[in-house]
Amino acid sequence: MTVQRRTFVAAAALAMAGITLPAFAAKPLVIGFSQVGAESEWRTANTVSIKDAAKKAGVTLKFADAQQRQENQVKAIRSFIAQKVDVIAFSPVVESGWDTVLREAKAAKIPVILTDRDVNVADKSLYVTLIGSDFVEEGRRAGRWLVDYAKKQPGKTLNIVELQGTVGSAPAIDRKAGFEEVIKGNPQLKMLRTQTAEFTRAKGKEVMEAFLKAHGKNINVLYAHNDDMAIGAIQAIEEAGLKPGKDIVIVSVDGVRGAFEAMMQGKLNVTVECNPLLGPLLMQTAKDVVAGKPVQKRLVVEERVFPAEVAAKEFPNRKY
Ligand code: GZL
Repeated sequence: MTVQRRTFVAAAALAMAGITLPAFAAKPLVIGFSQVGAESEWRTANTVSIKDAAKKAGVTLKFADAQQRQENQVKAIRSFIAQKVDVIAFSPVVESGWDTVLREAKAAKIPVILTDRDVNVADKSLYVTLIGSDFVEEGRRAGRWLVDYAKKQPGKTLNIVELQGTVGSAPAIDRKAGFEEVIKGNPQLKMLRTQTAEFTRAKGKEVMEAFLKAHGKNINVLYAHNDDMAIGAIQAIEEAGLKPGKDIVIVSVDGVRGAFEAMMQGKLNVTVECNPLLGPLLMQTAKDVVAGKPVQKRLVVEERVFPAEVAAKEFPNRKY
């Protein structure tokens, strides 16, 4: 008699005696997750949120760090397909180049959930939903803060330098677009230089050093697509003998701990929140997908803007 048969017979006997076994625990959900990398405080907080949420949800998480390389994400997704995971989730490092591997996931009947960043695919059925922020709105919010700031110095031209995120990534493309949409045509705001610094502190410092060498005191504003690049740039500004947050006003995105610390030191003027705590929503959405429940194509998380004036009061409430 097989083990299953023996177990069933035993359970039946116990049930007839009025003793019931606990319901057989359903097999835990298995999610394969491909993460962009560990390039910023935001990314670290995002990874912690996903791992913690998997543990709390009883989900078996297969986690792969792509070190910001798309080929590593494609490899990881193929490995998850081979392992026949229940759900594949990933934060795409760039928007393009996913059609083939997502078609392979579809052929293997494994649902795909996007977190954080979007993909640019012709066939939108290749993924179930995107859970994350509206990056265009984040760029608009950064632009609106700067427009209001400029209004307080009527007639003054403000020369802007921009540190873009990873080339081809949804946050870099959209934060640039949203910011430009708001400042376009404003006679006070001039974009002097814009260049990628790949969302990292090191590159943020390096590119800002180059901007300062070329334009020095002519720079009035820095718009950084994330706090890590802003924090790197702050070091470069100080090493150039200028005061970050005063000689050069700094507008950034993410709302990580380092940004609040810089604002409390008077070195950063505002950070636009980009919520990395996507873990719980990812786990719930994965369970809904597997249960065949309808899921919206786009799940946007709530976010706020934190100017330096509120940093000290808000800091104790921050969760990342
Ligand atoms: C935004 C996320 C970006 C963060 C950066 O959702 O993709 O990537 O803004 C991170 O800090 O590197």
